[in-house]
Amino acid sequence: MLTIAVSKGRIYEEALPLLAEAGIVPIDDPKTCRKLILATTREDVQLVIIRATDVPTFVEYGAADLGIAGKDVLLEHGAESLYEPLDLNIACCRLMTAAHKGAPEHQGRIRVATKYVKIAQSYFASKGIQAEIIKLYGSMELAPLVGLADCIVDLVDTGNTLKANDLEPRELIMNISSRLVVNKAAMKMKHEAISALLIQFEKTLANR
Ligand code: PRT
Ligand code: MG
Repeated sequence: MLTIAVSKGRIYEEALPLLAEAGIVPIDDPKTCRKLILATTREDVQLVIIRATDVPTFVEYGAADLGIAGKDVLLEHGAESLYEPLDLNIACCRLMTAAHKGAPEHQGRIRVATKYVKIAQSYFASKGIQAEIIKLYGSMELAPLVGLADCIVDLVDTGNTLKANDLEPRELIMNISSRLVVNKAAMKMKHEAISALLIQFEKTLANR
């Protein structure tokens, strides 16, 4: 049995066509079904539906053989213990700094609100900017509006969320896409099944 960890939101939606090309179609729809383990049309493959930020943990511990996770989540988690053989090029977005529209570039030490503490720390350090990082779990956009932070580090896709909150994108930290990750032991123990899947995914991606 191969277990693939996927999060329920946009990654799941964008991974479905890719999985389908490999003959993997979930029997139940996680939007309407509360099951956390989804059987698929392939008897030897099941999906586990978890929080995006938990995907690297499940794969690291071998609770899932494979997983699909955003590069943002992998970097923040520190995924040295995982193989990352494929860029699936789905759920693409940009990790950016953003600030109140028209606010001047901050001089000296700045306060940054984000859920990406590690990434933000190393980004500002690399630019030689002293930053106090404030960890938030959501609604980062609020922080500059209420004086909690000078800027935020968050994911941007259309830019609508920033715009709706009177913020503007400032600097691109990196482009983000979702990656296939593989547990290292599983890569050895289930080599045949996993490499067959990798080849199938590669084929699908090459045809896109
Ligand atoms: O449970 P949790 O909320 O932690 O995860 P989730 O349910 O959101 O997981 P899921 O499956 O949706 O995957 C999240 C992953 O999708 C992230 O780790 C990214 O790799 C990727 N992704 C791609 C995004 C976005 N685009 C995105 N736009 N994740 C979040 N957003 C949010 C962003 O944080 C901001 O609030 O959308 C808003 C900005 O969107 P725009 O279009 O208004 O700019
Ligand atoms: Mg979400």
